[in-house]
Amino acid sequence: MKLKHKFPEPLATRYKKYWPDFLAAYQTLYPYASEEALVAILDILQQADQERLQALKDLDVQREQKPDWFQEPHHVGVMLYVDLFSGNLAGLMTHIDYLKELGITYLHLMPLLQPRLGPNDGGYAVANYREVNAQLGTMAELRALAARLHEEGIILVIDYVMNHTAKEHAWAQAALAGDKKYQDYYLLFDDRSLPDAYEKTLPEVFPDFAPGNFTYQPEIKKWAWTTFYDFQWDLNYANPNVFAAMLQEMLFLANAGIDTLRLDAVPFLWKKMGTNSQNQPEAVLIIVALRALIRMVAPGVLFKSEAIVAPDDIIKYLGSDGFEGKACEIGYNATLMNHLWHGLASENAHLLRTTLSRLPAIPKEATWINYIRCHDDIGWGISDANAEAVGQNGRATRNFCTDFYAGVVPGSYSEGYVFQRDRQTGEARISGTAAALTGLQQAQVEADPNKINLALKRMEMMNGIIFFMRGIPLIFSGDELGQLNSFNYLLDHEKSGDNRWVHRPAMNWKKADQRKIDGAPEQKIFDFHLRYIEKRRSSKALHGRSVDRVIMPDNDQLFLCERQFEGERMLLVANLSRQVQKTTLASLPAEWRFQLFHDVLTDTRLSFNQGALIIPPYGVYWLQASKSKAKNSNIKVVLQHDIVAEFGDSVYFLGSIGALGNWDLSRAVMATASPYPTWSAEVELPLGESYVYKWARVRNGRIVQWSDEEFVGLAGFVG
Ligand code: OTU
Repeated sequence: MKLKHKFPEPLATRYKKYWPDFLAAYQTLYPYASEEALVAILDILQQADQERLQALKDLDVQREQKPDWFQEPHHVGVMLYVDLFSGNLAGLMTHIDYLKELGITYLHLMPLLQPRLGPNDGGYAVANYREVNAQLGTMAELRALAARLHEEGIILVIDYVMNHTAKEHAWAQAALAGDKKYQDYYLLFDDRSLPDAYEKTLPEVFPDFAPGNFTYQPEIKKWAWTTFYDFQWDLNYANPNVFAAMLQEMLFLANAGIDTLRLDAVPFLWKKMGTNSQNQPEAVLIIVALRALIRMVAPGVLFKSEAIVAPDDIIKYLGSDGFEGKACEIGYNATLMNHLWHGLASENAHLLRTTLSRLPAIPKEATWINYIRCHDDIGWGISDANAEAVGQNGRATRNFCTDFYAGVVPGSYSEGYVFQRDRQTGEARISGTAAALTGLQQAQVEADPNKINLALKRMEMMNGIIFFMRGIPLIFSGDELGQLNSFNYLLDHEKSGDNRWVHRPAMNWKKADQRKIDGAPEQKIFDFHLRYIEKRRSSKALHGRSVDRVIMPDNDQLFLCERQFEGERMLLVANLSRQVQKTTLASLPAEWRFQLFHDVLTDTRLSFNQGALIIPPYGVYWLQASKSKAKNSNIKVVLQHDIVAEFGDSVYFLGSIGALGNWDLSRAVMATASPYPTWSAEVELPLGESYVYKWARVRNGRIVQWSDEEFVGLAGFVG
């Protein structure tokens, strides 16, 4: 088609660059689309370009010149509900300092566009894309917030609910009034024949509170396709008018200053008889077509895909099979998230690392959102094939996760809740805050300091992984303080049926103040977040375009990953178990077989002179080749064991390093029984030095008994 529009620069150049990508996708989706439809799209672009503020256009150009701008390692995100965090948008303005204190550069505000009245699925039932929910503020305030955040270098992200509108949206209302044009905006059926045929292969997303995928509309005697709640009507993207209309709403939000649109429920955009109507190739084409168009007017705006599906399907929305660089820039790394929880529950990293090592790499233009949990339930996206690859049954593994986090498995520390058990498969998902799922909730109720300590370590370890891995780490607001499950939602009849609200607590600003009290759990949790954020900022290897590889050590409890960018390398070592673990240096790739490392997180030199890496319970290192600048001082370590001895015996600790006598009894450390039978001794060791030792029971100067076990330690690290 010839360009009849006289576009100004830089729109004209971008048109040449991106229109072919758009056209190829669009014509596959809509082979019969008319020339007028294309002209109408050009008109939409032209108008949006005229309306775009100069300040946003300047930002576009800056970002175009630095295409990896959102992949720099300093980016860290938080997601929050405006009402729960600060009441409204005006309140949020007064809390930007808190976000800055934490180092946040990416702010995802949960749905805030005008929802339907009554239950609205946390705002995911939008009645008007051009108005802000009046309880939260106005569109003018949202624009002002965007401008302010730009000054602070914070990316503003909001949800773009593109699979469905609320039944109260003007389009749906027109459809209900009998307007044929708008009836075509949705998927409406005169009788049950087609719905029944589709249902044969459709799963249910919300089997408990919205069974089935269709809802009868008595006003028009039709069945509407409603994948989620019955008040959320799925849009009919097979209709090019829907594509054009949703393009306009998108551009409106881009022009309000939104930097990133979180595309909600993208897997569901295209329906096909005989399939589960998820992840159809056309769903990806819709994204590719919109991506090309938005880039012409607002190239600084990113797309973030919300596809919480099987690992191989997630990747499609980030650009694969020829669409590299042409789909979403950001996507939820649900695979890492849910496999990490499996790893924590089983205290075993085998499935996690096997699955991750089998995932195809995402294109260099894209990056992940790494998170340990979000506002939704945790679904066990563990494939049967990956489970089988580690000798496990898929369903049994997924059910184990549900049972563990629901607290049903004996010994579980978790206080989560079962969400939406599937009636056919019996499988279910889990709700709960990070603190509840890692055991802090239970430990605090029991006021058990050891359990509290373990729960904090679990949280620190989980975060140590997601802050390391390729992508933008995303904190669910409140988790940086260890907020617990909240049961307030049970008092609200619009929320009480949906237990995802248990993990969406209101921000507790009193609890936030505890972050300043030394030794308080809030302070410890906040502090490790700060440390991770600070260390990321100065770690070039953690740039989003790094080359990564999962490493397979000779120990299943450990998760190791190497990242490499422009000559800088870093190695993550995480122990998913509550026991000390070791792995031989010989089992690591040649680049990592040194004895001396520098741990970036503690800025300490670690010395693994025993030929094995030693990792304390739930420990995490971010290792580099040793640099001399690292601190090294001596540290006092108490060795302690319960040993039954006879009267007159003495006990010695003998070990591999000088301070432990180099296995020579005459230079070993003598222990005292205080009180018997607990024998202990304090030794001074170089911080970060690894050692192995045994105890020996000595009578008349002769060893009469050795400990069966050889104990390992790392001075200053074993907790
Ligand atoms: C999304 O989630 C939102 O994140 C939810 O909060 C909404 O309720 C829902 O859409 C409807 O708007 O199934 O259990 O693969 O996982 O779209 C949550 C995508 C969901 C789905 C996801 C959906």
